[in-house]
Amino acid sequence: MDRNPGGSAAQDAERRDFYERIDKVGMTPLWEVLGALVPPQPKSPVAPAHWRYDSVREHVMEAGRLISAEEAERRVLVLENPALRGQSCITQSLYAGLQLILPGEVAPAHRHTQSALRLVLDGEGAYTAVDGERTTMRFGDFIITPSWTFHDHGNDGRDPVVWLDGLDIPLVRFLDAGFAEKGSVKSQLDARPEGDALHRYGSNMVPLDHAPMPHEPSRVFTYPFARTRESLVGISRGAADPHFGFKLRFVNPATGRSPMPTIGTFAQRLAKGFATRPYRSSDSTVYVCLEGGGRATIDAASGAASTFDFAPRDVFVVPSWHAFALAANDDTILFSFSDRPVQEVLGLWREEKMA
Ligand code: 1HN
Repeated sequence: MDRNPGGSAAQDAERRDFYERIDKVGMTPLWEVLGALVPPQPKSPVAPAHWRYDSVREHVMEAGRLISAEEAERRVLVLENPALRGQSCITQSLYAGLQLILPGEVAPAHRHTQSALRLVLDGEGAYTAVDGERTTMRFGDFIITPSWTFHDHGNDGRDPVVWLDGLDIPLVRFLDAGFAEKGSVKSQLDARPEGDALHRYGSNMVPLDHAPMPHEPSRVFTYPFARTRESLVGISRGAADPHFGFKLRFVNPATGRSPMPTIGTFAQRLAKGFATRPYRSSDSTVYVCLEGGGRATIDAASGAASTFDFAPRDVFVVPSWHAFALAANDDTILFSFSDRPVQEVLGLWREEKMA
């Protein structure tokens, strides 16, 4: 930007010379960058993006012929935002990938400070174990592996199993707060029977001595799709919200906060023919279609709209502060996740519901 519209060429040259001299001592003038540093509203570098499962499935399966889960440690094809290639991220703060595990394979136990979610998309018979408890992975199930919990995956069934991984990798990288270590065994021994956490923490009750810290992750680590779906269908007998249809957020049942402190997770039902009013929020959001299908219209600030016709298992991204609307061609269920809980505790999160 020309900061010196009425200035002389001599003054311009003097300033450029000054900038070069201070550059050598590690300084730069704020006034040349101030507008970009503190924009009037978010100007996300994230691009609206859409991955059709039908188009990418063959590549995920091909990865299964090229490398074993054990050799890869995690056999994942990363969904890279087209505007952020090479950075392993789907939004500025979040990572997403499609993970494949073939029958008989094991993805060995490890833990890291990054928090992870899984959303099961294809095939049956795999499991995830989190801190010594297994959970069988079924279509649409949402499973968490909170920060620093050991986790391993395996497939005792007959189908290749694919799920979406969502992690807060870019956020943790930004904070330089990443730690990781491998487990001492490939597969954790079963410390508790399957379902134990859901019975103890996920049935409107908690153990007598359970007094979690406010931002502690949920001890419920699996949110079965059957339950989520039943709730969404149940509330659909009432009136739809004009901006959200029927939408709920997942919680740590013991605190009411998000299941993990860095990633907010949501499930939404739109009845066939329903169209939401436009809406925007400051959390770039990743959507996954679980049932039905429809159209997402995402208006870039420039007014150049992206339209994505999504089907089950498709993934799409709505960048921060891009107004968007959803229209359902069929009874539709969407899962979504974002860094909203981080923005909320920092007092940064904003939304706008449009007419
Ligand atoms: C990870 O631990 C998993 O446990 C998946 O399945 C993807 C991407 C980056 C870093 C850790 C998993 C990951 C990951």
